[in-house]
Amino acid sequence: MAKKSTTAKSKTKYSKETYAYWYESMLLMRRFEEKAGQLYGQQKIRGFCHLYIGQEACASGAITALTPDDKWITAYRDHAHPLGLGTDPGAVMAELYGKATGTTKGKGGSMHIFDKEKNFMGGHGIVGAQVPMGLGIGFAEKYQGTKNLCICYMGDGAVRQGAVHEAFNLAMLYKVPVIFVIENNGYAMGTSVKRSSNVEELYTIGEAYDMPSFAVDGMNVEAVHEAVAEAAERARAGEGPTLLEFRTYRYKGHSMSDPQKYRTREEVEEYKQRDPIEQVKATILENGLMTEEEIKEIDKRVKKQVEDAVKFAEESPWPDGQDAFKDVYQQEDYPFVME
Ligand SMILES: Cc1ncc(C[n+]2csc(CCOP(=O)(O)OP(=O)(O)O)c2C)c(N)n1
Ligand SMILES: [Mg+2]
Repeated sequence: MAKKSTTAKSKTKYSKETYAYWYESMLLMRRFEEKAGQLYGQQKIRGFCHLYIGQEACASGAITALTPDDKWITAYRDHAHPLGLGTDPGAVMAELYGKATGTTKGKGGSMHIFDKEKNFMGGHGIVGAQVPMGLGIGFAEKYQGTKNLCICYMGDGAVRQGAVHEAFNLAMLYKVPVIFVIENNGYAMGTSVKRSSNVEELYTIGEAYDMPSFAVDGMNVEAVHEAVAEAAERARAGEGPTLLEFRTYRYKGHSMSDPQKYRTREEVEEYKQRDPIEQVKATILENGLMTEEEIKEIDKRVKKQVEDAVKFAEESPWPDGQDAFKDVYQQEDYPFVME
């Protein structure tokens, strides 16, 4: 069933609008997180903060391949997906600050961004926990007879969790419309893929469940789009899940407190040579889809969006202490909530 890999065949296969979206959305993710990293250093943002820098194509390429009714779920490296889906960057930044105007009213922070309107189901801190949930979301779509699907992201470390395998098995057995994505960035915290298992070709794990499984160049947004579009077709045709291993890389440490002793500078530089944003920019310019001026306009617009997001977060109020007890239980009068 499984093929070795998929790559984009033609660089001008997609419309100017698609390339423009890819460039602008990935640039927003990048600039937003560069700023978040600085703000973390200034202690404006506290707690955990995991940056997605380098992995942007994995989110952006999938967004263009799906519809606004499809559902999204991921782990704690979760700022980029909602930004790409159109969540207000101000609300994401305010969440990082812990402010009341944040996407989760300041209660979730960096690892727990949610946006129901954009069908972004979080933001989950327990490694692998989002995978059975993603299966459940996909199952609900099937049960309700929609043509929607759920795309469920996990890291290379998460695939070693037992619940992930239970989810793969059930998804295939019930032909659930779900796209499982392993974002293989080479490391789970400081542990490399090769130090955690004999199975380094992670997409092959799906073969044990007879699931169509593919390795994809996760630094290339066109390849990501193409692989997700194919998987979506299968899901909507009632054929069930697909496992995609996006081979990608994070330029920054695991979180903000990572001395990165487990890898070399050269390795990081090697991946930067294949930067997803630079690749799209080169395609746009080489094929005359946009001028340098138009690119600069986008750069300016993104810069302003990030500045506005920070201003919004700075000026937003802190949550009220009493709000800690709200939105905890679905049942308003749950009897064990202390006031
Ligand atoms: C069940 C569980 N075990 C351990 C941790 C601690 N932990 C947080 S992130 C992480 C590494 C996960 O790596 P990976 O799945 O590759 O995702 P990446 O950070 O590379 O995106 C670990 C072990 C956790 N959050 N949850
Ligand atoms: Mg990883």
